[in-house]
Amino acid sequence: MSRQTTASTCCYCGVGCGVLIEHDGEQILGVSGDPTHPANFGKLCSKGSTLHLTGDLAARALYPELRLGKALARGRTDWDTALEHAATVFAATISEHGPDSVAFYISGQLLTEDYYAFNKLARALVGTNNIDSNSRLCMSSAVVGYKRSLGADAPPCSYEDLELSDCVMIVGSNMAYAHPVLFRRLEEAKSRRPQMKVIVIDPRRTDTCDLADLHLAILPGTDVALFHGILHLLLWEDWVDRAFINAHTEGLAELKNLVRDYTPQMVAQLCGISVEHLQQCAEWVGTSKSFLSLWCMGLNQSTAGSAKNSALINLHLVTGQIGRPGAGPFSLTGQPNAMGGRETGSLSNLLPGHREAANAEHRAEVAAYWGVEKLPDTTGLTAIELFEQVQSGKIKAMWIACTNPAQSLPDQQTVRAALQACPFVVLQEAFHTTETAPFADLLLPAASWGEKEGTVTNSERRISHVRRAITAPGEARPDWAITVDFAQRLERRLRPGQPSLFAFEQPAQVFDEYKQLTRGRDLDLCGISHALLDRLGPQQWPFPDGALNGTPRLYMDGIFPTESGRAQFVADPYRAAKEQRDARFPLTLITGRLRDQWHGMSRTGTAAQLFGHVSEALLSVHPDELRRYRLQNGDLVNLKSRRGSVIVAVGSDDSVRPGQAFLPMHWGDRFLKGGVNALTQPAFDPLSKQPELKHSGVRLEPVKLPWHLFALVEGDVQQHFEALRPLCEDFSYVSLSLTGRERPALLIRAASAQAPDPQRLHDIDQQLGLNDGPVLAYDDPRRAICKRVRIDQGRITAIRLAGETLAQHWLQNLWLEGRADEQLRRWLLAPLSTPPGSAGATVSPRKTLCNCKNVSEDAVCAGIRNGLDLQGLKQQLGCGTQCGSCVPEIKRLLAASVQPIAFTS
Ligand SMILES: Nc1nc2c(c(=O)[nH]1)N[C@H]1C(S)=C(S)[C@@H](COP(=O)(O)OP(=O)(O)OC[C@H]3O[C@@H](n4cnc5c(=O)[nH]c(N)nc54)[C@H](O)[C@@H]3O)O[C@H]1N2
Ligand SMILES: Nc1nc2c(c(=O)[nH]1)N[C@H]1C(S)=C(S)[C@@H](COP(=O)(O)OP(=O)(O)OC[C@H]3O[C@@H](n4cnc5c(=O)[nH]c(N)nc54)[C@H](O)[C@@H]3O)O[C@H]1N2
Ligand code: SF4
Ligand SMILES: [Mo]
Repeated sequence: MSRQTTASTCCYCGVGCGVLIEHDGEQILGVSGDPTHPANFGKLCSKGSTLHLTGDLAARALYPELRLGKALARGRTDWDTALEHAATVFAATISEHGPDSVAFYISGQLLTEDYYAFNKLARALVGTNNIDSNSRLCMSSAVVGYKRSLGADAPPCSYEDLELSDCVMIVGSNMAYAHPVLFRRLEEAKSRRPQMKVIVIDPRRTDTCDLADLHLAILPGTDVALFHGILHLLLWEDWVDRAFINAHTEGLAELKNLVRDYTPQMVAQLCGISVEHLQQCAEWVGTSKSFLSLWCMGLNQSTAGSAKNSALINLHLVTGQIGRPGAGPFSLTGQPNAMGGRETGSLSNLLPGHREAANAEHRAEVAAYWGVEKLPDTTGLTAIELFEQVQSGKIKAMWIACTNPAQSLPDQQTVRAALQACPFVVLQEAFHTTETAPFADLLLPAASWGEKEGTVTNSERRISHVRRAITAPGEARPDWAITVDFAQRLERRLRPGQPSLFAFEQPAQVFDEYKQLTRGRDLDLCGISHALLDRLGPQQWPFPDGALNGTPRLYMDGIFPTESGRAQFVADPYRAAKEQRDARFPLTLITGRLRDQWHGMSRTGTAAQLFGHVSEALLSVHPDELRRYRLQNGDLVNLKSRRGSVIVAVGSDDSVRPGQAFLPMHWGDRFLKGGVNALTQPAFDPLSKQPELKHSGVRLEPVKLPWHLFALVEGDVQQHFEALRPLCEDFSYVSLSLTGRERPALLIRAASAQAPDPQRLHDIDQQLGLNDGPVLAYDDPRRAICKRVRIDQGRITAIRLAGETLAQHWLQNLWLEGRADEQLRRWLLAPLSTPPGSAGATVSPRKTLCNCKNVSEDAVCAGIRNGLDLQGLKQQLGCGTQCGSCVPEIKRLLAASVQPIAFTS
């Protein structure tokens, strides 16, 4: 087929950018931003613009696989056998143990049609509310916040409010990494109107702070105290909108009583900031013509997540900064269709159309529409509770779709024990490589980005038509189709002879059935259809029947969807995070995102280019902490929490305050033995049940692991990964990553207390191609020097050092430069472990700042030393001229070259 273009959306974050997929009907060949899509107007970030480079077929799940006993291996099967088996097991489990003995755990990355099918399956057919999604780890505090304060789960703003605002508060969000295209928009707005104030509230000095007029590096978990402290000052200075308060709100009196105690001194001390900065912040919030707040996981992932959300919304209500251009509390959604999940009722406590599972009237409405007698009135389990119940044996069959719980849930020991114990685990996945895959008794291959059709809703309530470009590989099928096929087989067993609840043949039919459940509700989107979206482009709800266009802004009339029609002030006191620093666990572990990786890395982790910015797992700690522990950059430590431990390398990083440590959330057990969530805690917010993933007490313990391994190998990196990762299982420290660009390679660093069995090293070498062929080797096991390099046609293609690995970075750079010169040969055949000359062990691998133009940090620094400014760097090196994701970091390097960076707190 000839080259063609299909307009679709990016499958990563909640910005929901439009992409143009270039393809030939079978393969995706390229991707560019859709200039007509109102979320991005043609822009893409470093992740979106590399979508076509990800998703290596070798990593994809291509065929159904079934295991017929826990001790047995999974074998390939066909769809019919797979789904008949699943339907038989589910039907038997339901009839023997009741509908609440099965559960569904789904994802904010599903399309709305997928979601709807799952919901109907769980609630109408099975009769259980045990259907929850990974949005429980992500958005559920925002859901509660909006509902408690404003009456409905609806972000009231639009992206254009970022351009129109006079004061933007970014709190608990690293937009520069996590919502980059929106951040670009804010950067441009601020450069056009420099008087616009930007406040960033984050314990770390992130790249987002690059845009900040004020950065409050508050102590983790103290946001509620900060917001109450700001409110205290707003009231004191009379920076409030009395008319709005009187006409449109209730509950201020109680809140006033509460915040009276949150004096500037007390709050500044509690939050670890200065009184002056607190006052400055309150002044800008209180006196700016328009005030917009943007927030994300720094607020939601907390045992006080609901309180944090409402305390922030209080600031908008007291100043009347809502329902106007450039104003409002704007929650940034994480996943591309977290919103669609909330709309279709895909949390255990919800029902489609922003309804409540606990509300009898709502249940009756939905049951009547679905034509079933009733919906279950039992309380459904939320993610953390769900896995606890799986472990205790109450849940006997579990269906997981489009999420990787063995990587992303906290307290991994419990999660893995649960998956192990569960009699029947179905996993509907696009990639067979995930941490959860080994636990699946039935693996169902799902179509993924570019291969499926449906709709998604982005952060600004805008619904886009996601279009299919190519056919899915192997036997993979779209999620809605898998769910519907299974449901039809299950209903034949549970409701024989009755008309099907799942007579869907196209996703558009699923959408049309679903949308009727929004009729007359706050999100009414009955006017939207797949066809309308094709005609008019993406639209913002509410969009009722007959509407001509969507709704950019909510609550412009000051009427809120609460019982009284008034917005509610919420008076929750500040409560400290669960695990406070103490003598045993003196550090607070913060987890969060990197610029170029997505979650558990099943997709981004297949593209070597995306490791250019951050190449491997590293625990960031302040230089003072390193000194305190007498550690050097790159040293291994045993990072321990109350639940588990992980051995990881440390890096000095003054963007993290002393007393804290930061570990990216991406490194699961595949890439870093143990994985980040071995450490995190299951404690959750009492209302939203969202776990405190950003705040765990940890300590650093020194480790003695004198035996080291370093390996690098080119070729089929996925195949090498799958073969080599299990061979490393016995080592205490294991870190895998990809490197390179044109010639991708797998990189392994490992360490152990003693050398492994020689056979193990032999097996590793075998996979690396180092046991025969053009291999240079030097072995002196007595002195722990054991080095091997393969040189094919004058190029290094594989390296393995064991025992001592002092030359690893030097070798890695030689490989990168394609050098296999005389110096290397001499070094290789000499009884030396350290690399020759001054290029010693301290040489570190190259960091790529600009992914699009492949510009390294070294090149940027050299340019800065030669006097180039941002414009000059862009012109001479090309960096930052394409997606712009690296610009904040370049600016930071520029700023650091003129003044030392210090905390602004
Ligand atoms: N590159 C990339 N982008 C993504 C994703 C990805 O995996 N990779 N995932 C998407 C998803 S699903 C989500 S949910 C979003 C997440 O987007 P963000 O929430 O912006 O990202 P995080 O890095 O998880 O956390 C944001 C910040 O919260 C700060 N923080 C920690 N504790 C506190 C606290 O107590 N108070 C405050 N005020 N801040 C705190 C952290 O230091 C961190 O910088 O990103 C989306 N976009
Ligand atoms: N420590 C720590 N942990 C965290 C967080 C944190 O900040 N810190 N953040 C939390 C948050 S906000 C989130 S959202 C979660 C995310 O956690 P997960 O949901 O586990 O993240 P993903 O790796 O995106 O998982 C999605 C899975 O779906 C698969 N997939 C991709 N496309 C398709 C498809 O079309 N169909 C199907 N069926 N499968 C597909 C992917 O291969 C991938 O394995 O992580 C949470 N965990
Ligand atoms: S900002 Fe980047 S990751 Fe998010 S939707 Fe747009 S291109 Fe995709
Ligand atoms: Mo998320």
